[in-house]
Amino acid sequence: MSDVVTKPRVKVKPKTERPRLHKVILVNDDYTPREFVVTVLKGEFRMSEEQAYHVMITAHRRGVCVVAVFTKDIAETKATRATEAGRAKGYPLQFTTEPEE
Ligand code: TYC
Repeated sequence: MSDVVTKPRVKVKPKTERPRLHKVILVNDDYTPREFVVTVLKGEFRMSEEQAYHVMITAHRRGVCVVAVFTKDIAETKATRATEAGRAKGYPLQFTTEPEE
């Protein structure tokens, strides 16, 4: 008889998208001392002296430099903390965030 079991033809496609990452961007200004920028990058973003210097000097020359990418919450927290470290010393140092394409 018709005991044949046919498999459903519909394939369930798991659709788990990775969360979009957000860039933390260092913005140049004319007042914050270079060495202070390096210190903040090392402290907040766990960079070596060499990495931090390279990011600082890139922002200094070009206006901005991407520091790192994180999930939205972490990017925003780190940008706020790093900006706050400058503000605490009276510097206009700015870190911003934006979503990666
Ligand atoms: N332009 C600053 C100076 O000449 C140094 C600096 C670099 C400041 C990068 C901010 O994001 C910055 N003292």
